[in-house]
Amino acid sequence: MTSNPSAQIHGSSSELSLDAIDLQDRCELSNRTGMDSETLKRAFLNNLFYVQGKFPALATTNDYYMALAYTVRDRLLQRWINTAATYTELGSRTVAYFSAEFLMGPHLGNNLINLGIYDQVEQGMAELGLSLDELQEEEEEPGLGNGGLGRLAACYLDSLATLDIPSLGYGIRYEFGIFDQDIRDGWQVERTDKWLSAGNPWEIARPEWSVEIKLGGHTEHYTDDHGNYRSRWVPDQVVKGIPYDTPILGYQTNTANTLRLWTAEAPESFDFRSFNSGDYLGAVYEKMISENISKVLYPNDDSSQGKQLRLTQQFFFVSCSLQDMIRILHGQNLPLENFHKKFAVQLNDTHPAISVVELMRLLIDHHQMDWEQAWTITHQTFAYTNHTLLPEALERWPIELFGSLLPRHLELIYEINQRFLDEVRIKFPDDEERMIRMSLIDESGERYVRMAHLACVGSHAINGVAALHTELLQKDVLRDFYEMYPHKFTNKTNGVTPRRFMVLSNSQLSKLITSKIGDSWIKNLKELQQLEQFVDDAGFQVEWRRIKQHSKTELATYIQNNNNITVDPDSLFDIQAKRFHEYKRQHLSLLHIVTLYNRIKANPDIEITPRTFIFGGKAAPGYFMAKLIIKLINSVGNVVNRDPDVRGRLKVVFLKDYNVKLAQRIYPAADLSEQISTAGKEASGTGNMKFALNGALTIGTLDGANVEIREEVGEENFFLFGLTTEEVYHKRAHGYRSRDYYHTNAELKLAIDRIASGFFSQGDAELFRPLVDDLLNQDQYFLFADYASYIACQDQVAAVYKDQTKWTRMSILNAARMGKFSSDRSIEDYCRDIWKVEPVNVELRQC
Ligand code: NBG
Repeated sequence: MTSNPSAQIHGSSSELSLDAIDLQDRCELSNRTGMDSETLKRAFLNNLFYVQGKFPALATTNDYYMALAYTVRDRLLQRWINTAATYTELGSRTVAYFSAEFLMGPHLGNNLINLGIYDQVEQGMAELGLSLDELQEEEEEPGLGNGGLGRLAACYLDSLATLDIPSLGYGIRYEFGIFDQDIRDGWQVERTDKWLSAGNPWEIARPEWSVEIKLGGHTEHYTDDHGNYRSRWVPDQVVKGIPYDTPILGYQTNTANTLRLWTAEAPESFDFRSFNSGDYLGAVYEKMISENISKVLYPNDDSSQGKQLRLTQQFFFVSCSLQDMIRILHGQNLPLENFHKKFAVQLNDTHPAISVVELMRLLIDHHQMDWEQAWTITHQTFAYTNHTLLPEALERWPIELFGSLLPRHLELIYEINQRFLDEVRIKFPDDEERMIRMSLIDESGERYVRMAHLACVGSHAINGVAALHTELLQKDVLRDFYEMYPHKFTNKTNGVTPRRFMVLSNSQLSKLITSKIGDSWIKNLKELQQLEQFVDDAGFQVEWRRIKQHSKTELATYIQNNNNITVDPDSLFDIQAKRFHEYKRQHLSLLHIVTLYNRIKANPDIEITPRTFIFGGKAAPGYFMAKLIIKLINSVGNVVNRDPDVRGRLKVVFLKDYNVKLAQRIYPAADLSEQISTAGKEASGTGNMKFALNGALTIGTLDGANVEIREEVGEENFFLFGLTTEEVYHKRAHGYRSRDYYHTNAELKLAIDRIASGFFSQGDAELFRPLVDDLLNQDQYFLFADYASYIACQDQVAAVYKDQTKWTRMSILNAARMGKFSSDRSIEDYCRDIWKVEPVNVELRQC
């Protein structure tokens, strides 16, 4: 063991070795590391007294939660330190996952599962008269992400640690994460998320590893001592980045990796000169401006706004992270020339794409490397994951804005572009159009820097997140780059962690599965396949159904308490939970609800499979149409839920403030998972995987990972409807007219007319007009074209649900065949094909 156990993360040098800690001292530590119920209880009380400074009569639930969190954290730290020591000693190749978002969800439950002490702790707390469920409820989840992209990053960190891959997650420690969603009068209202207000026991600040970043100003040119022409960046602002580390423990392993998030601060937080001259506000101005950088997460999903603060955030965390990595490299006495050998950096979408230029700048300007070598290192370091096909989500920055914030980077981009276009010219002579299309600079109107192009040029690997998505990237969005660099492209289908989304959130189902096939499925999800042998076992089916029913009853209670709506756990729970976006088509599901309602109104005695429609999800605060769809769901719910003709056979529920915590309640309780985006729009989806893993059947289009889910579970166990991507392209090219569908489908017409007439809005025919008009005149997401096929498919769903044996069989087969969609499989694919990194075993020393 080396003398400095934590140099991998810390990089400082000290003479004190772990082995030097006196053995007796180490055993004193057992209070901090013991895993039996008695020690855990003792440690918990100890933390209540000596960390929280409370005793039971005065302690709040939060005090208890904190005391337990610190108890768990101690166990993490022991593994974390051993992990860092091992990596440092071996100089292990390390994955750095760069992401503007990490949607981690609550830490407590997950850490208990991964440590393997969930049951002990639950029992220990019960003996002290406390409920572990309640303590978990107390945790404010870090909502440092918008949706799928951020949650994927979190699943990947779990899998990296579980697979013993040395890795660091790098991102931003937003003071305010994704807003909390309230519903008032059916409308979404945003409230500030204050996740840090009660303190965060899972992180450790590391101010000693702060770095400085520059912003703004101009560049100067000079000739260096060796006669080389060089550039120097003279910034007009300097900001400090302070790292906060959170240990990320793998499942049943000693590996605890690091999530390192940066907070921005002014280098000098108080300007005494201004203060002394009487300028009180000026004295704190710089501090305020600097701290703004990490203040708030941009609440947009699948869209880009081109705001200066956003570019500043991106550059901030990327520059901090790269400087940090160079420090680690130096700490391990590795030469800078080995940067790409030590680190594999994954760019989670284009948000961190500026790192391509920042690494070039650090190597060339700070370390005097020549261009060719710097480019080789840079290009071999980075790999880029694309997460979207939507044109509005492809990031580009106006040249003016870019140059005023990052003048040196703009120079470097011009240079990279020139060299790149020379390459294009040689490969495709006399193809001026291609050069214009591929340039890093969009010059068709106002000039922009195209971040996806920069990411493609600066990376050695490019991937999409589902087979169809990668194919469409190659054929369409990134076609020129595919033709230029076919070898760079691969597909890496997304995955989800079964630890959080089964073991933790659906413990009953997990235990049933384990009782049948043992517990190795948790680390090797393909083993779920063994469940197929029980698919016709009546006893197993009964148990499977009982557990689903139990989860539905729990969700029904939650709905009663939160929405004051009574729902029947025997009804079909039909759920769509995800961000609100027109392409995801929550309003297509609404058209189905209104259609069923109309059928009942026309014939109150009609035979109908009782359903509870449950929606959850946030809309970007500036996205009017998405917010109007939320309002419409609540308006339809208000009418349908109360109409005596319905006799409770249909219920519509909007669950507010959808987040990871709520998702964990929802997935286990779903019978039907709605994955109904317009084909060719959803890059992958990951909710689709979590639902199916928990035994929900999917109704879906051939979009994103739905295609692969259907392949795995079998077409007879998947409710397919709708146009294919090709059909959508074809219709669009040949003049799609949604109105034709409206005029020829009586049920569709009635549904639209009812919404338009004000039936669901107390006679107000204006309220939903923007939505109705859009559907009648534009319908760019083809709701009307898919309506008939969707309704027919839903009728089939209703029929199958009546046959509970058949439904249960399909449900079991769905779960049993989800092995491919573990994030462990995704991470293994990345490790093998892109990162070329191997697992490192971490031994735990005594205590
Ligand atoms: C989202 C896609 C999803 C996908 C996740 C994770 C963005 C930009 N993209 O389909 O919309 O599952 O990324 O890959 O948020």
